[in-house]
Amino acid sequence: MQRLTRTLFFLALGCLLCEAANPCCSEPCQNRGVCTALGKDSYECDCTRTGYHGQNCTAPEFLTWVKITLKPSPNTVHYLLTHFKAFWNIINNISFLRDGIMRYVLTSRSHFIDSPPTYNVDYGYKSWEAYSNLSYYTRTLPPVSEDCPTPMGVAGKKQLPDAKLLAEKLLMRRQFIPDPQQTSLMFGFFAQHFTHQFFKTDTKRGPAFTLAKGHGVDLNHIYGDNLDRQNKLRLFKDGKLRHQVLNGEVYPPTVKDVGVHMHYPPHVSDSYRFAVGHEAFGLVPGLMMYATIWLREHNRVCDVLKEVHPDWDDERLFQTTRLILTGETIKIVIEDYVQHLSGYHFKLKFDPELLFNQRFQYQNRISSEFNTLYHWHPLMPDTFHIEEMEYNYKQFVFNTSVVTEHGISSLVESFSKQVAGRVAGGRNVPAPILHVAIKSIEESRKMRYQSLNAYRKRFSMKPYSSFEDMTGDKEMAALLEEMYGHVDAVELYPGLLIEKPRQDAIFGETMVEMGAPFSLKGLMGNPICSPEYWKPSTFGGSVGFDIVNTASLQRLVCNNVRGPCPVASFHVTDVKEPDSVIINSSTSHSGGSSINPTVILKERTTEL
Ligand code: ACD
Repeated sequence: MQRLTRTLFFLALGCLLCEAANPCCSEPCQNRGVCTALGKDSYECDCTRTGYHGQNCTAPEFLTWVKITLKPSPNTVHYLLTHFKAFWNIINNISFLRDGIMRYVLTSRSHFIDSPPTYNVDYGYKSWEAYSNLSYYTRTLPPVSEDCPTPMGVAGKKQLPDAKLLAEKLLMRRQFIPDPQQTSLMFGFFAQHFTHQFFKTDTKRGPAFTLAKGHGVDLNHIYGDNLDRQNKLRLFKDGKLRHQVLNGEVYPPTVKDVGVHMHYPPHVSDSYRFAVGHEAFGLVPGLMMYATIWLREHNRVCDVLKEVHPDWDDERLFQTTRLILTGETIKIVIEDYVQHLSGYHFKLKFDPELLFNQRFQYQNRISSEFNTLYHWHPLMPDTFHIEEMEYNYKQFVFNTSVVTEHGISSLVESFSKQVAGRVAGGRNVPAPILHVAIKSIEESRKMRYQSLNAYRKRFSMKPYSSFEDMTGDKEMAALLEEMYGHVDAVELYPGLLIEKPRQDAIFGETMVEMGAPFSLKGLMGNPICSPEYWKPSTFGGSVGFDIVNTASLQRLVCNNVRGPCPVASFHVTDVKEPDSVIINSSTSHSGGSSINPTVILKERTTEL
């Protein structure tokens, strides 16, 4: 009823504000109905397969009514999943129940994503161009039409608040707010490293365009985003990547050695200009640390495969290893990374077979909105603690010497011990990187994003009814009101960062309810998860398939550092003295067979 009143209110407001406006500006079609304007004063809602009917797709069909009546709210589901640990421990050990719940998580989340994709910044209606042109990020909601009375359609003021002022008043950190989920910096850098393979904005063409044409987990950040770059990074022997050995350990080669372009400022000397798949990974040592780990992993897996397939040529070893690393990445992202973020006691599972009898498309297109929502800069601390040292931003940025001077083991250990910042709740973006948040707001405006509330409706959440409802904080609510005039005019990105966090959580409701569908669809839509690919032979047989199926962050690190293995974790814990175990005696820290193959690992036994 409340929703209907709101809709009618906005319809009326739309008519008042602009006699000759596009009638779709007021978003009259609900529940994912598609609005088509019929001249200036009429419109049609296409409610096909929405489960609703009526002029504005507001009348539920019987089955939809049953579903919405019985369905618990996202916050209730989240509460259930993050409490009652003993109950979830039982469920986690009953495989058909765990599988059933995981299948439901995957399908229910994926159904929010249009697949094949639909819109982009230039096409707010379906078109072959929008479908087929991979240079665009896709769009989950079409852009606000140019002829609408306000930037958000009909709600709010004619002018949006100054982006810089908005960021300074509501996004900029006053004092570091630690994440109550105790996310570690190891997580923060993983996020940055991993997502740069599919968020690769083509700055020459603008924020709506991407250079990452694979639109997903294709590991171009390890292998380069074109064949020329890939070839320069390859050793063309035993499938391996080029590398150098420093202090007895494997590191990426230098730009001078391999001749690939990297972004480094002039002051960085030749010997510290490491060359890896992504041209921007010299930016912070956390990125170069992960680039080094994955380079070592690639060469290690090549050794394993060669042992089983001594007859395979360089090409086959390279290609198969790349597929294995793709599988490892997805496994780690679901079972370590998303698991940590979720805070669930339910144990998430990477098992493509769960979807084999479901309606699911093995394809993905990265949404612009996904890119925007993933600007998790509040994760970054004020300073970076490595061993006994403390680096500020100026000392840390483009300082690749940190990687070789401390070594991978110490970096992993230090980053796993340092707590990251809370993302939601406002005022936690570090001042040195506030400009990134400002740019994100400006670019969202250029791309004519719809409001936070419009996205909440698109992802089946109730729109926020007031600024206080959104923020849970009177002072920030008052500031927002002054800037936007109406809660339905609050923009997506500032809204996500200012939104009230869930109890003891890193994010608010919208970040999770939007982020999870994009993520799970992108991960499981990967070709390696399809029935024809997901079998041992794709990965060089059972040895390769096992590497994928047993991958974890801890194992990845342990298999690729020399000497005692440090704790590698996405959350900071009071580290108990871990047990010493040998997890892999057949494979050494890669790149050179001269290194002692027996890797003694100190590891938390629960993760093995
Ligand atoms: C669920 C699982 C829990 C979801 C919890 C948080 C999700 C929030 C944001 C996105 C998180 C991670 C992104 C990870 C991977 C991106 C992969 C993209 C591949 C193209 O309840 O559903």
